[in-house]
Amino acid sequence: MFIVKSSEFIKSTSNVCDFPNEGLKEIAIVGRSNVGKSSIINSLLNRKRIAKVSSTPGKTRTINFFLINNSLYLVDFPGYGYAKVSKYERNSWKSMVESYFYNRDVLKKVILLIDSRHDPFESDLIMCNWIKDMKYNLSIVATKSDKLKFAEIKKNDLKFRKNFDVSKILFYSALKNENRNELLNFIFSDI
Ligand SMILES: Nc1nc2c(ncn2[C@@H]2O[C@H](COP(=O)(O)OP(=O)(O)OP(=O)(O)O)[C@@H](O)[C@H]2O)c(=O)[nH]1
Ligand SMILES: [Mg+2]
Repeated sequence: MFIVKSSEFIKSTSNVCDFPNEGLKEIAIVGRSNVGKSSIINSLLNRKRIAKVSSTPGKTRTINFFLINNSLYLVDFPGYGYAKVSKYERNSWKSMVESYFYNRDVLKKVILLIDSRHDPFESDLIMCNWIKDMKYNLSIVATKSDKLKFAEIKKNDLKFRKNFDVSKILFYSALKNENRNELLNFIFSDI
């Protein structure tokens, strides 16, 4: 079982020259604006506010590196798919994200977060395929599962596995923190 012994915010940057270069393994967390990326990091690390959370989409604007157990980085990304951003901001998001994902040898897994309540967005499917095309290891977590009834979870689980063509989707609520150990294993095993 994976145990989080220590966690530390290291840096926030949008510049490829500033990305950590000590060769430690990385796990990236990506997904639409407001899907709950920063919240799930707080839940995983059992810290209330290590990553900044907001009900306004577009809170995270840079790439944020969190060091876990002094041995690997969790990487929090700004979200995509928020309608109210300018073309300039959209392009700068794209070049920042591409600069990270290009040939990132230390990147061992990408966690794509999707909203457990909604049909997949086109942007989620594009992101999913992009990650697969780059041959990165992909895991999908469906967020905010506290908003769904058990029967709805079962129904969406089937649908999502088909849509994203993956064998497992983990449903999680950062609000409730239940099955956190399962989430930890899902994210940190086999890296
Ligand atoms: N009910 C519920 N709300 C959640 C959960 N996770 C996150 N939220 C809420 O969703 C909103 C967005 O959460 P964030 O963690 O900031 O989302 P994000 O994906 O980091 O957003 P950006 O940084 O803007 O891309 C906040 O109001 C959170 O409180 C959850 O598991 N359940
Ligand atoms: Mg965020």
